Amino acid sequence: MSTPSAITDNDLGALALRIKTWGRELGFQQLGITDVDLAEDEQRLERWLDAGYQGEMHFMAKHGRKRTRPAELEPGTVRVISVRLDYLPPEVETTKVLGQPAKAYVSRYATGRDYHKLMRKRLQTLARRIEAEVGPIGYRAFVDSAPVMERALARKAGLGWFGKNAMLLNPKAGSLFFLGELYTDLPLPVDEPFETEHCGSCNACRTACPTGAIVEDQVVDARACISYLTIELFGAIPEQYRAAMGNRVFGCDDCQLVCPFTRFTRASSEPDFAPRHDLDRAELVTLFGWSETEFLERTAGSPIRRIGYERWLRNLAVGLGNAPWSPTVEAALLVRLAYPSDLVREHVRWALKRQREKRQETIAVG
Ligand code: B12
Ligand code: SF4
Ligand code: SF4
Repeated sequence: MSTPSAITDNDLGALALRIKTWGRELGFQQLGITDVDLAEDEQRLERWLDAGYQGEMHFMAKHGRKRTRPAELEPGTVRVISVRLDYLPPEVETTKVLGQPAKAYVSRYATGRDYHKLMRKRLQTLARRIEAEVGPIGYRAFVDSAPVMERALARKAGLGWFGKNAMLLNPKAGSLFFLGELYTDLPLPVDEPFETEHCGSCNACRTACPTGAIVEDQVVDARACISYLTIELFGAIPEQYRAAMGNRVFGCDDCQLVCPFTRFTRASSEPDFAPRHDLDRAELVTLFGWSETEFLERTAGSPIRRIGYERWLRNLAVGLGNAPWSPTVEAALLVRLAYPSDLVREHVRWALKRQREKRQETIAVG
């Protein structure tokens, strides 16, 4: 990073206010500034890793302390500008689709276009505006994928508190938002950290988690989290979790949907986040019938593309195993018994077994 030119404290205070205005103009709902001391969070992260909660996400441990020491990742960093971008599109059903087991539930952050590029571009625009004011500064923009403690930085920058579901929650906006950061060597004045916590005696997220993944308040064992099982895990989904996954085929929102603060979510007007290809309401069978070419075409620019066609079929097979019995579902599964992937075939066999058990029950009751 380059060294910022000499600027007085008064200039920096005025600049921090302007940065907040620019942030709003760029479409961010909130922006806060913090220093780089994450000593307490470093200990929590180390405990989390020691417990093995990261499962196969080896990238979580790979970068050592660079994740909790911003200046080790990006030398010269003294401040972090943390931003929030709300993503729930207007008029999108959430709990209704979850309650319709023949439909696929795709996590609501993923029914439209990918957010990484959009957010990073805006953070870079913000940095250039700052440079237009003060001359060259050292900076780097991050969104999600880099070794950055995004929630811890956001809490310190005053954006919200850690809910019992581990999400960063804002009392006026819930938690259905993305976080992003600008690391910089500009010694801006910092904002007050968010010190209060508003969960109180509520425990709704922990009770609602289908797989019991929230093992302590604020701590998620990723290995049991449906988000991990459907997006991060490469191999077979452990059988113990398959029934509990229900119709959740990409990510999971349950611990947010039940949260009382979610009712304060404001709809996002970003065209990028509008659902595409009916991904917010499609039938499981319809998605399972997509060819690989259709999958690649329809998920271009979507976060779903990342898991690839094989894991897409794996997840949908589990959803179909959990769907109510129907001849259409059984027929769709039978077609995929010949699919050239052991992973897919094993999940299809599991789903067919579940479907046949339900067929027997239907006949017995009928
Ligand atoms: C790895 C990861 C996952 C993993 C692990 C999740 C987890 N809870 O750690 C999996 C794949 C399961 C996952 C799932 C989801 N993720 Co995710 N994920 C990440 C990632 C890359 C790193 C998170 C991390 O560092 N985890 C390690 C733990 C230790 O860190 P932490 O959760 O920040 O820890 C804080 C609290 O949990 C608490 N804490 C932890 N241990 C302890 C112990 C004690 C004693 C106490 C008191 C507190 C405490 O304090 C910690 C900080 O000090 C971040 C992006 C990033 N680079 O930060 C996105 C991120 C956290 N994910 C995000 C999202 C949207 C999701 C999902 C909602 C996606 C979905 N719909 O399926 C789910 C939500 C699951 C959940 N309830 O957490 C957003 C969260 C936005 C927000 N409002 O909080 C992020 C920030 C990405 C982004 N740029 O927007 N994710
Ligand atoms: S995302 Fe779903 S599985 Fe993961 S902790 Fe939340 S409710 Fe549980
Ligand atoms: S559901 Fe309740 S306990 Fe969980 S994060 Fe929301 S307010 Fe906190």
